[in-house]
Amino acid sequence: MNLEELTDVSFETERGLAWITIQRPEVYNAFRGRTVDELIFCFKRAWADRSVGVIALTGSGDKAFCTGGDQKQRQQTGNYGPTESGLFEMETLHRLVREVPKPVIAAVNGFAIGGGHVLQVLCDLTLAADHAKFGQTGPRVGSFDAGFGSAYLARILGEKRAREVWFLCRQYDAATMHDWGLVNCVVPMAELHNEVRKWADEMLEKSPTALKVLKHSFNADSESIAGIGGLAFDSLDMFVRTGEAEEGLTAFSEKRPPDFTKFR
Ligand code: S0N
Repeated sequence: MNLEELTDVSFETERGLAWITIQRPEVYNAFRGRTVDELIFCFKRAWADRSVGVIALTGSGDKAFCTGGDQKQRQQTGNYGPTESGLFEMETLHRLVREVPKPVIAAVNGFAIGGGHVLQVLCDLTLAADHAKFGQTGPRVGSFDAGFGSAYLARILGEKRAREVWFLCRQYDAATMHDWGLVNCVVPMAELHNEVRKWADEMLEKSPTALKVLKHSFNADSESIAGIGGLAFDSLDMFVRTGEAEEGLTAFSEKRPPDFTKFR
């Protein structure tokens, strides 16, 4: 893969800040397998580029940051489509966002839902536009993230709120998530880009080695979740092939509420 081959993601660098942008506005920046491959490529590229000190992850347009797995693709082919390795490398992407030794800012420009919400949870900092919406949908559409997406979320929000987010699948506005400690700063959409630039510039003045070691030190305390995450991805792989998960997916594509009564 090289930069010219990117179709789902764009990569730009400007004065020490790398912008990684999901470019799938027609599906509210949902990811398919190829998107995940390209995100991995871009994060590695930002890691290797010595001119880059801070990375920003965002979605194109003003509707969505990322709405998780592409449910239309999943409905059509039963998976997230072709990838370079043949694997759907979401777990690799999660590891990379944590391991890249540079601060990662989520610039949440709209809906951050499902697997897209998990991505912003994993970023070191989250700056949000004031119209952004946050939430998980897995128990409604037939998926879950029982690794960092739930256990690490609970470290940030506290157990009761994290359970509420996953068990009820509600959407929360940026002001609420700022109050709850998941979002560092909320600004009008028109100011989001400049606000990210400001936060990046402040970090770019600091010692990169100190930031790198601090990031890994912060990570160390929650690193055991990676092992649980591995088990969770294994069980998700089995769960998505069940009739129960199928009901969630079909209900989404038919734009109706799911009926899980027979799976209780
Ligand atoms: C974001 C929502 C709330 C926006 O609602 P709103 O404003 O009413 O707009 P819509 O009309 O619904 O959406 C506009 C158009 O965008 C399409 N769209 C939106 N989200 C997706 C999506 N995720 N996939 C495909 N298309 C999407 C809409 O269909 C619509 O297009 P048209 O007009 O053509 O119909 C609302 O859209 C919403 O709730 N979206 C779905 C969010 C969701 O449930 N995401 C999936 C959550 N699950 C995951 O992310 C699982 C990830 C993953 O699971 C995984 C990870 C590792 C290993 C395996 C898996 C696995 O699943 O197998």
